[in-house]
Amino acid sequence: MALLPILRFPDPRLRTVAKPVERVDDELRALIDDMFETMYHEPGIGLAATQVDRHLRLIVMDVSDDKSRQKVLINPEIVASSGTQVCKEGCLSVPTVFAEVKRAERVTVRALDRDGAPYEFTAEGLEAVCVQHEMDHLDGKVFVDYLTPLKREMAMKKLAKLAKVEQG
Ligand code: GNR
Ligand code: NI
Repeated sequence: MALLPILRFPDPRLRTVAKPVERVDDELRALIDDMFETMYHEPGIGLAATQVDRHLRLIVMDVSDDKSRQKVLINPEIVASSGTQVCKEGCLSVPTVFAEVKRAERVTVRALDRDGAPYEFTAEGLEAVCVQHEMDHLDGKVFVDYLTPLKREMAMKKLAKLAKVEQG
């Protein structure tokens, strides 16, 4: 197990469109375990492979407080969606920035699990937000893309300042 470094916006590698997973094997499961460890360590409720510079269609998620809702999504597809909700979002690749984003209230997702078996589930509320946020990462999108130019500019400045402070 290992903690993986997370790419920071505006790193151009976050714009990579991830490729479908072709084989669900032990090597992929090792990456999945490292992604869960990294996600819980941060802590976060979801992590897309894109964020750890692995450009595969792979997501780990857990919106619970007690590790009880772990989900592995390999080659996920949204097969149905309904309603709308607005949620204040954050992102491990965009630390300290939080902003409201409008998304579907409910999504039905088809994916493969960590054994490569297909399954389907319907998520709503925060879990639905998380699925949509993570699937955006796989397509090279980041939640700040939905902000107005002024708000995005403010986010960029905040991140530049943070990077400077971290550098010392
Ligand atoms: O940990 C996270 N919290 C969160 C809160 C509201 C909406 C979306 C998220 S996802 C984020 C982790 C992350 O960056 N995943 O890509
Ligand atoms: Ni994110």
